Amino acid sequence: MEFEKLTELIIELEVDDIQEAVREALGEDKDPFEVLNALTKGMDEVGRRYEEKEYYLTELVLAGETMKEAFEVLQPALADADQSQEKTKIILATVKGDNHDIGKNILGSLLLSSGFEIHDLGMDVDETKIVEKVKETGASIVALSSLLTMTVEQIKIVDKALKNAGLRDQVKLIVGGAPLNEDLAKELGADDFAEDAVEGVKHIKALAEN
Ligand code: B12
Repeated sequence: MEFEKLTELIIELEVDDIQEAVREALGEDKDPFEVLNALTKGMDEVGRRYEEKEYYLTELVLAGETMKEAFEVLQPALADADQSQEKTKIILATVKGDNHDIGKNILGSLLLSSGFEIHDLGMDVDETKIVEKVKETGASIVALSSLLTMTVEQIKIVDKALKNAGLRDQVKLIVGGAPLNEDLAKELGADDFAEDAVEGVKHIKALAEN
């Protein structure tokens, strides 16, 4: 299974064939991170086609589904992590009003494979759920995704809710998503921002050490 073929299967929205293809690649001992890379490349091209109006919403939804199918097979291979040490707990969510979860899921998979304990609350998650989960798990990091300009303000709401619950000092808040940048993230009350999932893991490792 060539990497180019995996990229192509995402672009061509081959939701029924993707799992078999990922399985085949892993069976050939391909590095799961390279497989992820090939799939992400496909998503980038889907995004480009959407922006060029070659693809419409239907194709976008299908591309998301195809990526999810691929992840089901890929995740265990990525999650081959060191079980021996105490794991840093991370709460992961896409903010309220936002139904984009592909980037968040990629970050989650990479974090899992780096040995973190992930509590993924899904998408369209409000501040109450996040506060409750911090209380329940004692997590030390909250990682939020916002892909919509309209929903970045939710970060501020989560920051405030954590403060009101007296939990803000015990957690680091890191955010990501295309409409954000370092300055805006800080303005909204976050401690950190990362451009992509790979950078995100590096930043989160650093946050976990402090
Ligand atoms: C796929 C997609 C969808 C799918 C989502 C499927 C899913 N399950 O996620 C569907 C079809 C549902 C969708 C819907 C909509 N979408 Co849309 N969508 C996209 C698209 C094409 C790709 C997003 C994606 O998955 N990229 C691939 C992933 C891997 O990249 P990523 O999400 O950016 O994540 C990376 C980084 O940002 C970072 N990251 C992300 N989160 C986090 C979190 C942390 C903590 C860290 C450290 C890093 C990090 O790491 C990730 C990996 O490297 C983008 C365009 C684009 N090219 O980005 C538009 C886009 C995001 N959508 C857009 C819009 C407008 C919408 C709709 C409002 C459309 C509509 N009219 O209905 C709805 C909104 C629905 C809702 N309430 O959320 C706009 C947003 C504009 C804006 N700035 O507000 C975009 C930019 C398209 C455009 N150019 O107009 N969409």
